[in-house]
Parts: sequence; structure tokens; C-alpha cells
Amino acid sequence: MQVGGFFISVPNTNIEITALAADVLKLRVGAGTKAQPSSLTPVLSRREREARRSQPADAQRAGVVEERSDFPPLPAGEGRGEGERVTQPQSGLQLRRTAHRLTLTTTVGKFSLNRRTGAWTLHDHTGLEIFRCSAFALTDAQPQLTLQLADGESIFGLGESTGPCNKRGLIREFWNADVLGHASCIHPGLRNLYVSIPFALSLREGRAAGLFWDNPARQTWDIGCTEPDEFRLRAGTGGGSLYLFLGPTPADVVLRFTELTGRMPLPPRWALGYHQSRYSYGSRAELERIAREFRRRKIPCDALHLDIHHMDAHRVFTFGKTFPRPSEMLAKLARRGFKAIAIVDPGVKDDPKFGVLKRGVAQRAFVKASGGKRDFIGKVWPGKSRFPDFLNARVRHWWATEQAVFQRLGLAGIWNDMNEPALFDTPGKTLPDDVQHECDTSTARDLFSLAPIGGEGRGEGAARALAASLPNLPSKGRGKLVPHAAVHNLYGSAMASASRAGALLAAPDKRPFILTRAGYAGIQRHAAVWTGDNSSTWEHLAESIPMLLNLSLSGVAFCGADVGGFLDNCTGELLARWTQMAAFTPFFRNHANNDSRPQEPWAFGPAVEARCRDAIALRYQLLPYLNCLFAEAHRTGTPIMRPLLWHHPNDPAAVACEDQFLLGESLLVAPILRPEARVRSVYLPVGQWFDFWSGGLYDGGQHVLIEAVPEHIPVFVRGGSVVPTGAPRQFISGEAEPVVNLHVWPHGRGAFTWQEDDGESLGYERGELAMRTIEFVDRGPRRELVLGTTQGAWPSRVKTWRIVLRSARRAYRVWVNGSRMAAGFEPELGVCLFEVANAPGELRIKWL
Ligand code: MIG
Repeated sequence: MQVGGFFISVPNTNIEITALAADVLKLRVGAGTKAQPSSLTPVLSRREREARRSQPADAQRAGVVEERSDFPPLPAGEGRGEGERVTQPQSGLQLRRTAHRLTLTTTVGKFSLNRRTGAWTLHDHTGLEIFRCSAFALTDAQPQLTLQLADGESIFGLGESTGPCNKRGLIREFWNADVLGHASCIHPGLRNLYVSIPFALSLREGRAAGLFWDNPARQTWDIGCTEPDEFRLRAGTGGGSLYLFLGPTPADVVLRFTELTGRMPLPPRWALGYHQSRYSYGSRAELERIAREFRRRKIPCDALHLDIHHMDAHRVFTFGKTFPRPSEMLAKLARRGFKAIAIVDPGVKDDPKFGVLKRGVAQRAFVKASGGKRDFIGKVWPGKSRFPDFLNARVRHWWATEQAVFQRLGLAGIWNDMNEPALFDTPGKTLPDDVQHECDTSTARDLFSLAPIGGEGRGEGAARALAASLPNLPSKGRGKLVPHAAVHNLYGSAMASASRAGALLAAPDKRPFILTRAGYAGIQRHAAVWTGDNSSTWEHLAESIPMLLNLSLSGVAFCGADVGGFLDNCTGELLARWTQMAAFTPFFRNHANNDSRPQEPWAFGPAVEARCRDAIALRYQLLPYLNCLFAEAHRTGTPIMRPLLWHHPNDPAAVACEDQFLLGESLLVAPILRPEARVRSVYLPVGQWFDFWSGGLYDGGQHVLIEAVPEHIPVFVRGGSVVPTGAPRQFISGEAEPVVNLHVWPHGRGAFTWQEDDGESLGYERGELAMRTIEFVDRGPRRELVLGTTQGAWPSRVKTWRIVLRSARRAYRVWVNGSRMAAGFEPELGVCLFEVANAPGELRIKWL
């Protein structure tokens, strides 16, 4: 794909400006600067780019990929020379140059650079200033930029971090680290966590813009802390690339950001269910007992996690003697509808008799200590260990093969932990800065942060290509030596990518489930993310909301926090409230530490068990809705769990709200975040809202006081929504349910895309899915639900749509494609009900 833009140079700083789209600009230090000291050259015909890339100076800039772009290529010769003004009529790009200024105009924005100082501004087409950068140096030594913060500007995103949703006023760092107990009430000074996504979503007076500094070295962002109006960004080393997104809505920014960094491939459907974990279920007997309890107590559950005690003395890819005959055990669990997910840490025990170590040494798979001669050795769970160099494709392949052998025992998923990487004894608790990676030039940044072109980033393309090319891998090839400090934040993503390849190798047509603790921008292409070691405290329950919301805004749609809290001892009330909330978050797993009290849903007696069961059961009934949200996140990058500002950027109360969230567009969740709360204040944005439980109608644009009952948390449904639900079930795998309910809530209009597929294969990438729009139009007395024509090569498994008209006063007169139909009415529930046989063509359902 071609990119439009101009390669321009300013004294001392040669900046390459590329318009990837009218609303996405990329700035970087040009690689071809020496050849063209002060030229004004249109960039990037493919040939030019390839020619440049083959130069050694450029080889290290492995971040160079040919991004998707809206623009046609510049015709050869056009814009060359020293002209003062260059236009590219077909794309609306225009470049003007004076002695002091360089201005690049697109149809929606104007970037203007001071050629002497390097300072720049970005305006939108109405003249509104979006960014003003006073100091700019994307050089290898002390890379930095300083932006002006506008009055009332808020900064969201930044991936995974503690503290309030809006990061203005804080200092945050990007340096993946293992942090035990990370709530800001415990660690007020904490600046960094396990995942680094140097992406900011700026919002002021409803107008959104974004920036992404693609540089996996340490970064420090002072977001109006030292100087209230200054946003100072610094990196330890490496220029990287700076991407600017013009918006103007939060969705515009995030959709572009995820177009660039890639979107989540569809997970297997069972992964949307409830997961149970503990550090650790220590034996086969214990694991089987947990599985039995779930079924006996009729608490739905799909996945059980095996933490580090499954291993033989912490040797990766092994089962110890407390787990005899693992494949038999896994098959037995599978027959009862349980998937098993095993933890895999990067450290390989330095035991000369250990097969994985021996093969790794033979492959030269491990990172080297400073000097590059010996493998680096550091301490983690297995004791002295070596660390695979995941930045090297040869090593990722090798790891994938080792993992595949292990996974073929019957493991449905892999959980990557400690992959910051975390070390026990080194001063920085990670690999030393001068450890050496042997980056193969093709993989440094492009594989991990930026999505491969041609749509591959949306699916399994990259991972599969990696798995498929296995036999052809040169085992002796030498890559480029790069110090750990320059690529630290990539280690987790690189490991997750290897892990994904391993899963595909073990089962080539099954969707992988990979869970990771560490990652960098683009991690959503490889794995789901959980937020690490939180604590069993009310503060931590509350804090998980802004954390997950900002992760979601940063491209990571499939995320969740340990339900019940990891560290310390949970209480029954906290577990119930946490489970009630987390049933509405994308990744739903209860997990607890080795010295915490039992934390399974039944561990606090029958009352708490009942509340947890109800919350989990509701989650399973919402699966058709969740499934559509996951599909949308996969297609467009739209978060599953959304801050209110996503749909209400102009509403200051919605923008400031961080103790509630939206699940999709239709459900507003207001968790109970305090013990023994009797009421909670809920902010309802403009519109009409229904109480999910009672059906009561509320006007939005106000705070309402809602009674906090123990049985459930406040949830509201937006007027004008269609919410698909299914029958309760104990686990997900197996046949899809033939009846889907469509709950239609009046007062407004709404639409969503229905998607169905087999839930486990990669067929959806080949178009094996059923898709149709479902639209509800509320025109006073006449109301209409339109199910558009079904697209796609997968025959829908839905036999019957059960239409549930909520807030109904009588049995309406109903027509389906013009024919009259009978409908029932349940006065005590206020619902009018009827069934419509599914058909692939348009279904037009009217009622009066
Ligand atoms: O040093 O595998 O965040 O979920 O249970 C602790 C044991 C290592 C940290 C993970 C946690 C996991 C634990 N791990």
C-alpha cells in the first residue's frame, strides 16, 4: 500500500512527514537524510522506499512498514525540485515552503513546522489548534517533545496505568515492570506497570485527537504535573515514530490507532465465559475437585487456569508428579466442558539435563550478557534461568515448537506471566540494560506494534506465517545486536506473538487463547491482557474501572482484572460485588494469591455463592450480545468496555465519570464500590434509560440515586436498544443455541451488527460467518425492527428470534414482512412477546 507525504528536512533534525490518511500524520527522523541534505522530495513510491530500506543505515529502523494509506502514489517526478508549493490534487495534499516554515495541508488538517526551531503545530480544517509542540527532537540521543496542554484538555489512554482515568496532572512512565499490589492508594508514586502503550487520547470540549510515540525504550510523560500547561514526553533512547491523529471523535482516533497497531483476532467463544484460577491448584485431585464443584453447584464455568505449581520444579512446558497423566486429566476435563489454560513464564531453568534448555542452547536461543559472549543468567521461579530472545524470529519459532508439543497434551490456552520480563535479583528487577538481543531486522518494531499491511493484522496472518515458515528457518542466521534498553517494552509482546504461533502450530485451525501480563502497543493482536497483581480491597475494585477503560481506549479490547483481587484476603461481600461488576468486563477470571484464603464463588457461604452464580449466569445469557461486541472490536477496534465519553464526548459529567462504564452502546453499568452501600448515585447521560432489573424509565442528563440491593448492581439500558440474549448454560462449547432473544427497549433508535460464526475455527477469516444489521426505529406509535439480509458464507444456526418488546403496555398488533402475527403479553413484566422464524433475507418486523 502506498503512503502519501513528503520527506522534508530541517537543519539538525531531518524530519520525514508522512500523511497516512487525511487525519493521520507520521513524523520520524528521516533515514535518507545524508543523501538529501535539504531537499524537498515527495516520499515513498514503493520503489524508493525499498531502495532506501536496503541501505544498511536503514536496516536498523525496522519500524519501517508500509502502512495502510488512503492516498494514491505520487506520480514520479511530481513535486520534485525546489518549488515553493507542491500539490497532489487527487489526495488533497498540499505542501508549502517559505524560508522559515513548512506547511502540510490535508483535507482535514494543517501541520506547520518552523524550519529553524523544529517547533510545530497541528490545526484542524476549521483552524482549531489540536497540538502545539514547542520542542521537538526525535533523535537517538535524548529524544523528546513538549506539547502545550489547552485549558480543559483531558488526557486518556496510556494503556495500563494506575490512578484516575484522566492522566492530566500526573507523571507516567512506560517501562514494563512487575509491580506487586499496584493500586494508587498503596503506591501513590507508582508510574509504570506491566504493559506500555505510549498512546494518548486528548479530549477538550468534546473534541478528540490522539498521539502515539512508537518507541519501545523507556518513556516518561509529564502530563501537566511539573508545568500545568505542559505535556513533556521523553524517551531514554531511540527516536521512533510519532503518529498524530486528528479525530474529531474518540472513536475516530481509536479506530485509526487500532488500524495502525492492529485489532484483536476473534478469541475462541469459550474464552468469553467465566474463568477460575488460583496460585495454584496444586494437584490433579484439587483441580478435578474444583471442576466438580462448579458443575455440582451449577455455577457456569468454561476455563480453569494452571498456575506455576503444575510444573516439575518450575521447568517450563512440564507437568510435575502431582499432575499424573496430564493428557488423560485434560481430556476428562474437556468432556465436562472445561478448557485448561497453563501458565508459561519465559525463564528456562538452567539445568543442563533439561531438554528445553539443551535445545535452546543448541538454537542459540537465549539473550546474551553484556559483551555478547555468554548467555545472560538470572534468577526467577526455576532458580538460575536463561531468557529466550523473543525479538528474534528463529527463537520465536523454536519456542512455538516447544509450546506446541506441550499444548498438544490438551491445553486450550496459554497464560504468559513474568514477561516484562520480571527477574528476582537484578537491580532493576528485569534484564539489565546492556543485555543483548539479536533482532532479526524484519521484526524489531513492525511485528509487535504496527499491524502488518494487507489486513493481516486483523487476523492470524502474521502468527500463521511464522508457524508455517518453521521448516525453512535458518538456524544460524545472525541478526542485529540491540541493547535491551532500546527494546525492553517489546519483550512481552514478542513472547505473546511466539505463544500465539505455538498455539497455531498445535492446532492450525483453532483460534488461540493467549493471556499476557506484559505487552506493548499492538498487544491486542497477540493476546488478551489481565491487569496483574491487584489486591482484595474495595479501592482496587474501584481502580480496575479506569484501568480497564484506558486499556480499552488504547486498543486492548480483551482485558480484565483478577476478580476478587489477587493479594490479601477477600471478603464475601467484596467477592460478590466484584463478580457482579466483572460479569460485564471483557475478560472474566477469578484469581487469588498462594497465601490468600479460598476465593472460589462458594468460598463464603450460600448467600455470596448465590450472588456470584446469578452474576455469572447473567454473563452467559448476555453471550450473544458480548459475541457481537467482540466481533465489532475485531472488525473496527471499537472497545467492548467503554468509558461514557465514548458515546458522550460533549457531556462534561460523562467525560469525568470513572466509576461507571458502558458495555457496548446499550448497557450502562454502575458497580457498587463500597461495603454495605445502601444507595449509589448514578450518572445517566442524555437520553432515556431503563433500569435493567425493574424496567423503570429514567430521563438522562442527570444523576439519580439508586438503591443498592445485595442481589445485583445497578445496570441501565439505553432507550432505543436491541440487546440479544440467549438461554442460561453451564459452559459455552458445543452447539449454538437455536433461539436468540432480541430485547427491544423503546424510546430512541439503535442499530448493531449481528455476527455469528462457529466460535472456534479460523473460518471467520475466510468469510465463514453470518452477518446482518439489526436496526430498531421508534416512530411514535409505529415501531419497526429490521433484520437486514444475511451476508457471509456461514449458515446461521439461529432457528428462532424471540422478540421481547420491553416496557410494553399491551399485546401489540405485529406484522412480519407484511403478514400479521400473534403476540403474547405479560402484564406483570410489561413485555410483549412473539417468535419469528429466522430467514436469511430481510425480516421487517412492525408493531402498532
Ligand atoms: O511472582 O505465578 O501476576 O497472577 O499467580 C509471582 C504466580 C508470579 C504473578 C502473576 C500472578 C501469578 C503469580 N505470578
